[in-house]
Amino acid sequence: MLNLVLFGPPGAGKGTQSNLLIEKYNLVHLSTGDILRGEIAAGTALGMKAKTLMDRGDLVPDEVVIGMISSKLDNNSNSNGFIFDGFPRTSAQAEALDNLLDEKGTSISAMLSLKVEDAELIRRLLSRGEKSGRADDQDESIIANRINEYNTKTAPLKEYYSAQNKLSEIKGNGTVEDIAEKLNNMIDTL
Ligand code: B4P
Repeated sequence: MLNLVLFGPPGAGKGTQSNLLIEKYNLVHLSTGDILRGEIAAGTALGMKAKTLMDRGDLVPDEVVIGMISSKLDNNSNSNGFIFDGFPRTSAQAEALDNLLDEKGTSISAMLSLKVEDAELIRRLLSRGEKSGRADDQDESIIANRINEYNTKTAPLKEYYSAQNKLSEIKGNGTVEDIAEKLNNMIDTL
């Protein structure tokens, strides 16, 4: 199985690149952000609880997202592999993911980490916010909180995967196509 963690700060291009990678490598896309927004749209109790946190740019509790990923893994047991987009975001999530994959006799193949400067992240997210109406993309102080959550709780996971020799860093500036080509080249060496 090919199991990739697509990593980076909010607005780095994780969702954008995931959509290209799932086509090329025939993988299942697991975006915790998309799953949570689906819960909100469906008006579930989980979605309502998550909405308050997401609108502020805070992370949703670990047990909620770990439970969501666990059931998606169970529902897609015959796939070629997975792209984990926006997950894991904390050490507890990374450890839980390793355990869940281990139970299925597989593991993470690589973490592909996209690096983009803060000013560009803010520009991209505000621009998406204008079109999508997403509450967490419309206010610079909420975007700053998301970047801060990333720097304090999520960025340290690079060390976690580096210690397993699985970290590859890619510059996330440039056209979507150029970045996709760099990711493809990296994946083809795995
Ligand atoms: P996510 O949905 O994961 O949101 P994101 O990080 O902002 O999106 P992404 O990084 O995929 O967007 P992309 O760059 O593709 O999370 C939202 C919230 O959900 C979190 O704040 C948190 O509250 C909660 N959550 C999710 N997962 C969680 C977890 N595991 N644990 C706890 N809480 C969790 O796109 C951004 C924009 O850039 C787009 O408009 C795109 O078109 C543009 N873009 C992309 N590539 C570009 C390029 N090369 N050049 C120019 N623009 C580009």
